[in-house]
Amino acid sequence: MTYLSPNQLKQYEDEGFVSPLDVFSKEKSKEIRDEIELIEKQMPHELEKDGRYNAHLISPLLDWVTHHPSILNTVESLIGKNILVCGTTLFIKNPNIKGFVSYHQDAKYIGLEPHNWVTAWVAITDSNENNGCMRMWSGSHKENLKDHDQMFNEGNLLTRGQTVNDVPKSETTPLILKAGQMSLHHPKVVHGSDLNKSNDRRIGFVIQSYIGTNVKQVLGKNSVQLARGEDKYNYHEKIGRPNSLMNKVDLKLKKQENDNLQEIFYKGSSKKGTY
Ligand SMILES: O=C(O)CCC(=O)C(=O)O
Repeated sequence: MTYLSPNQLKQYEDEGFVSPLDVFSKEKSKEIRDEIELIEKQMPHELEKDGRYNAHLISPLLDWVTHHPSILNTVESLIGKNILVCGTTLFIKNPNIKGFVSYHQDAKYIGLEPHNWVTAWVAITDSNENNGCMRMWSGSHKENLKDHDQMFNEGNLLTRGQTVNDVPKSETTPLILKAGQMSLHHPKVVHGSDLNKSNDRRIGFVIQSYIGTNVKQVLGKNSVQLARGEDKYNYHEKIGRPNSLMNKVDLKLKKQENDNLQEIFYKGSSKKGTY
């Protein structure tokens, strides 16, 4: 994929997201799914709960996605040519298990300022209304950060169950993606997703987020990878890319990064979520 077209840039500006964008083939998405499922099989708890973050540090295929030139071209169109990867999340919804994402704004608790950053949601399986695709409240990114209730509710895949309450759900836009496609969304667009009602898993690999080198982490410490360009600001510690699948040194780094991330996500909260 090339850079975003004027129409795609306009969609992002007006609506707070752009979708769908082609990245890789269905065959490649199957290979990636197989690698995720191999990790789950060999290390049963590695990708669960706070382990679902930063799997690109232990999986060469997720690292390949994270640094994919097609994704970076589209990201460059939005945040400029100096790009850092500040983290990734696996959003997996298994069938027959309560799993949803309450409507929220990413910028609320993530501590990345200014908002020169964007999130890429990459479909490893198809993602549609039946299996709980993301839904966007179009145009909501133009408003300020909203109040979020902290629900800590069962089945909510967000750390605090953070929820914006006044969302006109019937007017939200479903982001329907085929495996190998992605969407990009703005830090302030309100979005969420419903239950998976299908009989297969829904797997989203989310680069959360690509940040410009001018973006600081104001709530704690997290390391980054340089994805493109140069970093004249040097606000963050740099980390490397995986040595091999489930490499011991990389597993340790992932754990360390995720411990730091928990500090950021729960800053000021007296309670922790179960997910
Ligand atoms: O995967 C989902 O359903 C929600 C993901 C999400 O909230 C995000 O990528 O910011």
